[in-house]
Amino acid sequence: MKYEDYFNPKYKPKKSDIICTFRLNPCNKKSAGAVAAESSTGTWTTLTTSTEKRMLDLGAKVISIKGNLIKIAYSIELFEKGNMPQIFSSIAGNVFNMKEVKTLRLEWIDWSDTMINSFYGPKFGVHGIRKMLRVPKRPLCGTIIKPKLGLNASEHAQVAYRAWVGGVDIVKDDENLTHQPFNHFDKRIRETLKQRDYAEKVTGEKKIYMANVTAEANEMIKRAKFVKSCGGEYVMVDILTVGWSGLQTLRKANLGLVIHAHRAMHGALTRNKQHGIAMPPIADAARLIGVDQIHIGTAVGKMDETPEEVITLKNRVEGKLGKAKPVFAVCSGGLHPGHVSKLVKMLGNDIIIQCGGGVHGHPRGTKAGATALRQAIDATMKDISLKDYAKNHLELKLALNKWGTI
Ligand code: CAP
Ligand code: MG
Repeated sequence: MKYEDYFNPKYKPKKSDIICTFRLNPCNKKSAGAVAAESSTGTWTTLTTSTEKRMLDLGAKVISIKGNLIKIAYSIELFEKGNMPQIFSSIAGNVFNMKEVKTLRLEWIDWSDTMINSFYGPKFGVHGIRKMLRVPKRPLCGTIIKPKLGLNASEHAQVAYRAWVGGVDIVKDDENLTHQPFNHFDKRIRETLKQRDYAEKVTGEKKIYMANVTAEANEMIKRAKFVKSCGGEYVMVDILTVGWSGLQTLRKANLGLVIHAHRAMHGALTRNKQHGIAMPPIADAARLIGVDQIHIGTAVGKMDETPEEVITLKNRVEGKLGKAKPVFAVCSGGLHPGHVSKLVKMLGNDIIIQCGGGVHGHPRGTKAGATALRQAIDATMKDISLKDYAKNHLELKLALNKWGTI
């Protein structure tokens, strides 16, 4: 049998099939067949252990080659339902390293309802989060405690308090803050949630603390349970460094906590537009497993992505995906209050705008930075330009003086 035998444009995919779109170079029947074979039933040589017919019947089928994009249909029998690690070991495993393939990028996955329904999906999603925070319409806003590492638990909690009373809805740990000698997890959680309670009393608003539980899976569950026992409603997790298995373990624990998906390390997979895995398949996997909000980029901040990529991702995470609830898109990375109007114009109100340096770097400090961010959102919701609104809102004025607006 040859790789080309997996090329089968006449195959009519079954409703339960999963269809993957890959960018492939070189792109021909042989290289496409190699991807289909290696990601399903085949290997580099003929075998004595199975008939070719049996391998091809179950094997993946290359159903189209257009330019350097191919579509491969995978029968659902090739996968274990509800097992995201196994799915990615097939469609995003050995195929990236085959000599037959110079570059390969998994661009998109069309999931079947049969597969979608084998996962928990988000527990809260956009609507559940808006209900919890009692913020029906405007974008949510948050900050990340900065410096990302170095503050002790009490300093961390104090900075969080200042951000909450300044006006942000959400305060999160940074992606690499977990349980370090200078900032123990349990002390940070207890002290920061205490400050959250004070901030709620002072402001009369619901305030959220997203504690980073990223760790070995059993430890992650233990930490999430601790957050819950201290009255927390959210956890954040670095979905790629904990892996699909860790994320599924956290979701399966079904602790009633909102799950915030940080995507640290995604750039190793997504940045090269010719080779790796694009963000939509990663976001799909996280959504099917059951995260409630996920970072999608900003296009205007410090990270390398285009407006088209961010808009596509936004539409994907909140768009129809079987029964999976829409997931809240999080914009973060080099943002400051001067970006707010442009972001909302590009992405709409259903976004969470997170500014780390763009709050704590405010000339008057964290509280003023948080106020400036909230003022920028208020201005945008009133359809007033930031510049005009800044004329009688000092905190915003000082933020625009330092960072400008777009
Ligand atoms: C932002 C951030 C976020 C990145 C993640 C950071 O801080 O906390 O982790 O935005 O990137 O550590 O850089 P700043 P993405 O607001 O100070 O930039 O959202 O693209 O995954
Ligand atoms: Mg960060």
